[in-house]
Amino acid sequence: MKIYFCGSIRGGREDVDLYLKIVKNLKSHGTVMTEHVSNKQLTHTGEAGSAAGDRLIHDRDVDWLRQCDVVVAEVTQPSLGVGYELGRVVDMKKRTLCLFRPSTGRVLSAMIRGAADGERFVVRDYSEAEVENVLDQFFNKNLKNSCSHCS
Ligand code: 6IA
Repeated sequence: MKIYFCGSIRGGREDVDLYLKIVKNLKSHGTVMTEHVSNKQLTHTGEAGSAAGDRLIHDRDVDWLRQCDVVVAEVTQPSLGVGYELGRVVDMKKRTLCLFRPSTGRVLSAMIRGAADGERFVVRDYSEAEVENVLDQFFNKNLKNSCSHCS
């Protein structure tokens, strides 16, 4: 099972510890293609890069999105890149779980919450304490249906 994890990079790294926790859990369910998103050394300014570098990142990430079996996104910290990735995966009809923490006082974009269909594109409100349970539940329910190699 190839898992694409989305989390904010240039949108701000406030939730990186939580991304680390999520990626650790995801690794028990499959191969995480985007472990760098949870890398604490990676700051929102630390990799400003050139347009050519950005193009490589974009093209490689879109390619990985095409290859993955399932997408998990932490969407509490607003990120243009994560929003873009989610728009692309809706079109690719990938099974997707978006995780949002209402306790932060933020309100999730209507373009994400409004895309939820409860089946292929799921938006789940949660608290940090329940993150492992939420992920285990999602994968135990969806594992067989999502993995192109397991069905
Ligand atoms: O707009 P943002 O930067 O917050 O977008 C974050 C999302 O875009 C993540 O879910 C990533 O999948 C993708 N993304 C953005 N920047 C990068 C990146 N930078 N590498 C890979 N994916 C990225 C370079 C990091 C590398 C030097 C370790």
